[in-house]
Amino acid sequence: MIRQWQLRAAFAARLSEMYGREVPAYTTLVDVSREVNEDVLRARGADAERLGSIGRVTAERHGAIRVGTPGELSQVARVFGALGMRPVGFYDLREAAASAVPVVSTAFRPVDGEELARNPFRVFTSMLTTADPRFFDPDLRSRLETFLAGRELFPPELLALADRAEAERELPEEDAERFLRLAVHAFELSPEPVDQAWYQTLERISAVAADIGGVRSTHINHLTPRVLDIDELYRRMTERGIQMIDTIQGPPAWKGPDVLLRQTSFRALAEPRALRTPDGRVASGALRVRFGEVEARGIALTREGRAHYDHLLTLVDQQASRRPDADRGEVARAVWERHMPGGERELAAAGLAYFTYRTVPDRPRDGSRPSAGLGELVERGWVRAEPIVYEDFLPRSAAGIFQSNLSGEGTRNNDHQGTAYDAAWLSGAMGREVLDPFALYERQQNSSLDRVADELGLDLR
Ligand code: OOG
Ligand code: NI
Repeated sequence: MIRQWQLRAAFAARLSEMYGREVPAYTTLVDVSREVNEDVLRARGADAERLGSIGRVTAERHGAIRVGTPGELSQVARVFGALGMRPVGFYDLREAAASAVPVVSTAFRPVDGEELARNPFRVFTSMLTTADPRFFDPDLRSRLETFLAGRELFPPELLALADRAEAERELPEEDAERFLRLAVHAFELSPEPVDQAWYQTLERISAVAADIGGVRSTHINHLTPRVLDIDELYRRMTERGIQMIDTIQGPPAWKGPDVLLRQTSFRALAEPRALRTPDGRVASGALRVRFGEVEARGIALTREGRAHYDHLLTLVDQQASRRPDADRGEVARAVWERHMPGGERELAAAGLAYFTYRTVPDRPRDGSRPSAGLGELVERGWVRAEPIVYEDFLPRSAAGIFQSNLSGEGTRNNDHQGTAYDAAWLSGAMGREVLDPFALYERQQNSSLDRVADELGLDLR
């Protein structure tokens, strides 16, 4: 029998193999990431593994896919459900950037610690907001919805196998093989000619709308390895002549702990695609839709920590706009050094970040008794705090990643009210609850505190 986590690990590995064949620059990115990780491990030793074992980090990937309808989204949820991945977090990218992208998103990922340690594969999944009148007028909306209703992204056999894997949390070897083959195939780039006129109609609204609704299949849009030093990776990729976008998104490079998520990418490359022209011929053309991205992960922030992070973003925006010639990274670093606690202990003490707590089994006995304050327990060596890694995404970075890969500006008609979509709407559309990431981290922290309290006979919450 192949267990769920083995299916997930195998799926991630095969997807990576497929994507490397289709987008060779991705392979370079993976190679350079591996080199950087090995160097960091050599230089920093065990400290390099504080946010995940090197085994986990080396295998770690996130993918991104985009679908057109709530029905398609609920099918995606079944495929990822088979792999033990649940929808976590709601991201509204229509609002996240200046020239907005007509999608709302969630991320499918494993949720408990053991599963994450086995293989943390996650997929940022976006759905086109066809009902939002700021992007689609009634006529285009109805043509688009008709087009989407007529396509099939996932064959019934794949969905049936997925349901079985989800219910039984494993599959016999032969079925597992079939499932993996069909699942990987569903995310390959289709060779089917693209209807040029239809694609261009949607492109006028948004390149993302065209990428989703202009073709009859879906595809993995990027696959992202994790790296332990993203600044070094950025330098090495640039040295190799690969043109990266001009920033690293998220927190700045600074001397304090890594928090949340830093990401950068190389631009979408032109790939040959067959086009069906308005007179019915098939011509060879090229489309830019797939790109490469890399990320470094840090400590998960609490709600308060996240609010503080968002506040610092605003400060950085303000200061950078007042000093247009200054390097934004430098501005951000200065703001962080001034306003962000500079160590893990300070983050924990201020309640800004999540940790798991463990009693230290071999603490030398000195006749003292553990006291009830968590900070003091850590200070006096009774308890060790280990950071909880951030497993999710950042809406502004996500919008930046979308944006940096769009060719045109797109159009949005702000005379209309946007359609309301939220986590509850998305949950309803999929028939599965979109989980709150903060609640997941908090649960992990609290259960570790309960264990410590139990072991030391104290009341810690
Ligand atoms: C998703 C962009 C968001 C990330 O890492 O923030 C994303 C997309 O391009 O479909 O993947
Ligand atoms: Ni991404």
